[in-house]
Amino acid sequence: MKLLVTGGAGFIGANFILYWMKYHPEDHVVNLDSLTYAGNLENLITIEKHPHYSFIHGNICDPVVVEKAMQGVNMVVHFAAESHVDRSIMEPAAFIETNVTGTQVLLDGAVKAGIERFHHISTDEVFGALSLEETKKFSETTAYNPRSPYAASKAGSDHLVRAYHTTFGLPVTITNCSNNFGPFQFPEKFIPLAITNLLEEKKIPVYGDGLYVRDWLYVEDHCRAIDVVLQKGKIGETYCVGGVTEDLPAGRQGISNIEVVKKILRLLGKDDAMIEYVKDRPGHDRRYAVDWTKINRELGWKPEHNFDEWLGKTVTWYKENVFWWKDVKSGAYTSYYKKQYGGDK
Ligand code: NAD
Ligand code: TDX
Repeated sequence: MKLLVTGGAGFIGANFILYWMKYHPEDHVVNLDSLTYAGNLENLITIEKHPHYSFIHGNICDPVVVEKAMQGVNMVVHFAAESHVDRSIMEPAAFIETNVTGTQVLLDGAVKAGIERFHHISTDEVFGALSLEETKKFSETTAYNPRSPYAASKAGSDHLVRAYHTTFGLPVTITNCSNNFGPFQFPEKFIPLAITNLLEEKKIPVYGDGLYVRDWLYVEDHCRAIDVVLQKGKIGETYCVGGVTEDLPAGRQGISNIEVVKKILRLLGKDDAMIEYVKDRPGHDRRYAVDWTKINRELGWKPEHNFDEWLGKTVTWYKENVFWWKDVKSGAYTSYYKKQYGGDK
């Protein structure tokens, strides 16, 4: 079996390649990545010389590159995207280019190449926002209601994937997953930003009142969900993948950002003085929660990594891999940080 993974040098893509090569050593993996600011081949250093792994430095928006990359490929697992909501508010154009046009170019390539399975990685953000008062969760039947340029571009890509299934008979599956955390996550995202800021004795910027809720999932659980969908998922189907919120006591609507921050502060022996409330994100979605009953019932998947324990292990990973994030946080990151948070924090 030969897999084409797009965006394999990013956070989830790299974790997925490492996972796949560990659990499916007989398969061949081709990684197509244009190495944007978020792509980092350091993430794959342990397998870069593996005879079953190869890397193509190229853009998914380029049909020539895509046609070449698909040669001899059985399955495509499509992660490549612009993925950060705040950047999509600053500069939306790249999100439409990669997430919408890039996906369409890949779909065309997949139809031409007769790909046996096109698996599209999407997000719970396409469903919009839940309130803190309601107990509702997102599921496969929730209507789309994207509220940021990022979410809208991902919604567009999901629609294209389904349209190519209906119109051209492309064998597709989709997963809509909640917020991931774990090793190799770019420190623009909330958890690695909080951890690495504290390790640099900098404050954690918390948007608005800090009472926003996310449904956190350890990245390896996401990789395993994709694995079960590739093995047993039904063609044309969508599966929602979510995390630990089902462990919460009755009446609790999830773990708020401020609670996440307090856990990280405790893990690193810091106090609340390291919290800094900053200007809120425009259009900030109040709460996400994912109902993963379908993938559990039909394919037997459930999250296996408890939030507190694996948040602790994630903190340890960032403590032990300072070279990785110091490198990442230099250069262009500094100007992004200034633009997003102001000053020279
Ligand atoms: P990331 O930003 O860490 O990595 C994205 C990767 O895609 C990078 O390696 C980048 O170089 C590559 N890329 C970007 N544009 C490209 C292009 N035009 N051509 C080729 N490669 C390109 O993202 P991530 O957090 O790993 O997310 C991966 C996927 O999972 C995305 O599709 C995202 O929407 C989805 N997702 C992410 C989360 C999350 O919590 N991070 C949750 C649900 C879904
Ligand atoms: O500095 C910050 N302060 C803060 O309070 C940052 C960067 C974030 N936040 C808040 C905003 C969110 O409520 O933390 C929460 C998580 O923020 P992000 O890490 O930016 O994630 P989110 O916006 O929820 O989107 C993520 O989950 C779904 C990923 O970035 C997406 O790629 C994925 O699809």
